[in-house]
Amino acid sequence: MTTTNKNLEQWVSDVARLTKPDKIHWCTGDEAEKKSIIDLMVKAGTFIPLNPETHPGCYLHRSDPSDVARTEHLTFVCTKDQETAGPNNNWMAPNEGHKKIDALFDGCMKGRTLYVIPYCMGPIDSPLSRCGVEITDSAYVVANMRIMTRMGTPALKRIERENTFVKGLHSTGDLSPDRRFVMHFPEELTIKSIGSGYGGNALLGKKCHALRLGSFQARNEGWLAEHMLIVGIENPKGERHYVAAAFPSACGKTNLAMLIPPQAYREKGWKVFTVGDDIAWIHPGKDGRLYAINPEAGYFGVAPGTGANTNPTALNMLHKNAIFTNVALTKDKKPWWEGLSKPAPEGLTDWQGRPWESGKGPAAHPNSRFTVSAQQCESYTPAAEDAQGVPLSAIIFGGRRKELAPLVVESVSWKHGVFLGASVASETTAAATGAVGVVRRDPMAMQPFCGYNFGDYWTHWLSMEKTSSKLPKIFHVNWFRQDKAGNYMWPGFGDNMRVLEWILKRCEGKGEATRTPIGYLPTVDAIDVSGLNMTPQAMRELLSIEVPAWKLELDGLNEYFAKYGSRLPKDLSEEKKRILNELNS
Ligand code: OXD
Ligand code: MN
Repeated sequence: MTTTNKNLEQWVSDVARLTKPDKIHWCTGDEAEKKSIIDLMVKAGTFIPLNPETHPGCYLHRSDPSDVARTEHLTFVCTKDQETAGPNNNWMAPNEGHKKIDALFDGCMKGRTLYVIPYCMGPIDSPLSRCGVEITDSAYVVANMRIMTRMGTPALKRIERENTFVKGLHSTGDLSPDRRFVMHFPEELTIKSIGSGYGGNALLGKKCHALRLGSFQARNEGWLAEHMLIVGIENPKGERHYVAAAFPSACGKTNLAMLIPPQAYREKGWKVFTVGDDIAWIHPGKDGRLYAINPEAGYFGVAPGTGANTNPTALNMLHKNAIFTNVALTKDKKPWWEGLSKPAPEGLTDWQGRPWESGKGPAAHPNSRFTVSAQQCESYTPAAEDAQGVPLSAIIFGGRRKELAPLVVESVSWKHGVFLGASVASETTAAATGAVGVVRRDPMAMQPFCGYNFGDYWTHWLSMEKTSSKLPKIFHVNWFRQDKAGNYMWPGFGDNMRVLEWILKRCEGKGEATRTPIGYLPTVDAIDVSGLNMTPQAMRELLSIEVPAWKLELDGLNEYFAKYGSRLPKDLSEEKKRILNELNS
């Protein structure tokens, strides 16, 4: 017997009967197991060892070219009642979903090993953490889950103590997009995913458990599961504030989480600490504040664009024990991607293993990734292991918008802050299959990840005011404004510290601001731009509101909100009316 938990033992044997693997392996998470999984993958050619001098313990994995991003159109939430899943999700009735996907699981592990991965999302001894078990036939998934979660024997012990866990069944199947589904059964704490080995579809602890099932559980239990980074910022007086920030996929969350302040700030004593780069579980604390944990133990970050100027911290953690997926390879077996160096080195092999030449498209896939333990990040803080989480001073929402949205705006109330989150729109990126660069609504950056009806989700967000008396202030930022010639107007990256400084001042009741219909905007000189090439005119533009364009935005929002019918909280339509009235006067 491999576990004392009858429920788990029964489920594993039921799955084995259905999927018919050759072997079953219960993951312990120990070093010997790590080595044997890596050896197996190297032998099979699915892991290419990188240069042992410059990148010891690093491997390149090339996925099937049709399997390089999340597939939202094949992702379903299967609740008894369609209204529970809401217009924001693809829906299937649970019995139909099980039937459809179980037919694909039938015999799919013949000739393969079935791995049982017990894992814990969050610090292993935190009451805020939750456990799950992923069954998979992919050694690549095992190697990634080992980095991304607290995986193995300690998680199994906790599951045996608590007798509750999320069941996640995964198989790469035949990798055919025609036989690919990612299905969630939140009422059964169950996930079933087949036909993809891509991170967001296959590492079930991440999007499927920590966000889709997590958000559903969080609502029932009075907390929030969010697509947010968590970063600590220490001022020269040694006071630390924690901020959680939600941005759509591939919009710079990892960069903001690891931001290096501009030199002048560093010299004054400003410091940044990374707690998490993608997901936050946020709970009301007894003192009326909100506390956040990062349920993950590693980063599954976007490689392209990660360079010495944009995110040196990330670059520094990628020289050992990292998995690279779909990046390019240099002649001397180093990983390479666009944005790492210019010009591209001679003799590159592209992400599909073909010789690459300039003009042939990107060498690395635009959604190529690195997987690395959070412990390897030099700005990682032990506070990330705090069982109670870190207290939040501010919550930031943001999107990628060429126009309209100002650099930063502060909400006038919690209600307005929830409205700001609900109204996030952003240009699509390569993190999901489909067109890139199209503006779509992405409330709280959760459009692909909220496991239930957005109307109920916003109501839940609004209700936090009843349980917490010292809620964080809510802001909206836009690092991506462009001028008429298509140039970015704000330098971004480390210079975002300048906006964070204003945000923290506002949290302390300081910082100059003007009340406008859309919220508090910094006065033109409230943000420190010394040393930057920013004219007061450019700052004025970044902090201005164009009334006709905002009215159009509210029209669009009206149409979007209407999809939620009676589930749309009254508070949000009232906020919209208030803003329109103020714009009109
Ligand atoms: C991710 C995503 O991988 O949001 O974090 O797609
Ligand atoms: Mn993400």
